[in-house]
Amino acid sequence: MTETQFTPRVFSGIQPSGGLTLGNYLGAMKRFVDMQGPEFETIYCMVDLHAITVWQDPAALSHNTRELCAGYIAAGIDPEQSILFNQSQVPEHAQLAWIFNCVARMGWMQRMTQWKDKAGKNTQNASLGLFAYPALMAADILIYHATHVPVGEDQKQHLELTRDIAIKFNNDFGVDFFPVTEPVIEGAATRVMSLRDGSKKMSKSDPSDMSRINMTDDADTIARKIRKAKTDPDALPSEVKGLEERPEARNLVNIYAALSEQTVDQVLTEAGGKQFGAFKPMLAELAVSKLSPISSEMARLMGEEAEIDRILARGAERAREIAAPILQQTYAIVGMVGAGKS
Ligand code: AQP
Repeated sequence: MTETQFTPRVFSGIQPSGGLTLGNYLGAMKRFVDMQGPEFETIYCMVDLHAITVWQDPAALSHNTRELCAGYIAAGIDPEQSILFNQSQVPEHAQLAWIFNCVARMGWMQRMTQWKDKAGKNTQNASLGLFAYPALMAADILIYHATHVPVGEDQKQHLELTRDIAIKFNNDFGVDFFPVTEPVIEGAATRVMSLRDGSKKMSKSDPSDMSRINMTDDADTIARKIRKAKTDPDALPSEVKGLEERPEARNLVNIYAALSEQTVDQVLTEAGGKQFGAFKPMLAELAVSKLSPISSEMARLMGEEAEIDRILARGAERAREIAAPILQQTYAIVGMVGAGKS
């Protein structure tokens, strides 16, 4: 464990690998907004270098990066208060990732479930970048000496690896330089599931559009997707225990709880005993009322591309002010001649 006192600093990112989903919003973005405030410095990123670990059409990548920036702002991230930028424009991320590629072990990477899921059976054909993804993620976090990282449940293993990399670097070089970061995985919606299959995560790259709610979906589409969401024939229980073994029911209740900022218990007190025929319209109405203002603001901001690019450029400048000295200190610790002068 580290003895050094680090500035309380939050870092997190989202890949511009498709449109934003309700999973990204509830599991990540909404919580990024909640962490903005006097307690922390907040740094939020569009991780475009991560996105290209699987093929991205160049025009779509640019569009998705700007749309994600619009999403952050529409959801409530203030680009003056928080630092908002795209990863490729702060080269220190990739530079520190190289050092971490030399600290992390092959065996650590091979154990990552995301690697196994995304590479599938054909690992020989997966990109080297996909294999090294967690080392870049560790660099994203540690290049700012971030102390807190809000993420969804699926990123827990990568955050444990970030801690392992920080500890190994500190031990290898006999320093107390990188913080051992705290994952922040809290709330009812840290794992929003597919609307078609309660055992699968809601994901922007799922081939079925009906499996997810996109942040750009209009009110009718949101209502239709919720109406068609897979459920079971039973009424909702009055207690959380009654959701065990009912993944689809649990998912819809979790979504309702996160959107309405209630606990699951509170939702079941109100909705226990209702059939899905009655609960789904309640959920649809709530989802539309919370998401529509965000999607219209995103659409408005997407009409101001130059302003988005200005915000991203300014964010990258501010991010580099923190990242550049940390990279130089890292190089100096490692023994690179010329380091430590920036
Ligand atoms: N379904 C989800 N429930 C809760 N949190 C989620 N997150 C993603 N999906 C869910 C959280 O969103 C943040 C950014 O994720 P990402 O876009 O960088 O990567 P991902 O986790 O791989 O998301 P996707 O949608 O599944 O993307 P693709 O399909 O491109 O792989 C993270 O904090 C994540 O936990």
